[in-house]
Amino acid sequence: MAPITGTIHEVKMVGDTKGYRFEPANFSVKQGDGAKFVVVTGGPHNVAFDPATVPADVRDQLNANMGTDKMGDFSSNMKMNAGESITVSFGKIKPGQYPYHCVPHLALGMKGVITVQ
Ligand SMILES: [Cu+2]
Repeated sequence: MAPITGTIHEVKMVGDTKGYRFEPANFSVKQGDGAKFVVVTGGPHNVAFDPATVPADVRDQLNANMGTDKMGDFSSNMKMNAGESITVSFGKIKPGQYPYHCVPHLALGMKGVITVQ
């Protein structure tokens, strides 16, 4: 796992009467920043990157950067309770756009795009 050397961006994972979503869903980070995804309501949630959109030369690093919460390729384990979180490092991740989603709620539109600058 490449360490987080910059800012940690907090993202809420929410499910309520308005739907399921990441807040913010679309945001930018600098290489070396991190993102901390925190359950607010509506779990279980997780964080997964679409293998089809992850560049071949980023795959190993992105998998490593999901740390101990990684469960499958580019996919974290599930978080159920408010306050539980998943932190992903963008250390050594090359600039580009990285679409991500919550596996249980993808069909309900719980997805976004992280831009690494
Ligand atoms: Cu979800």
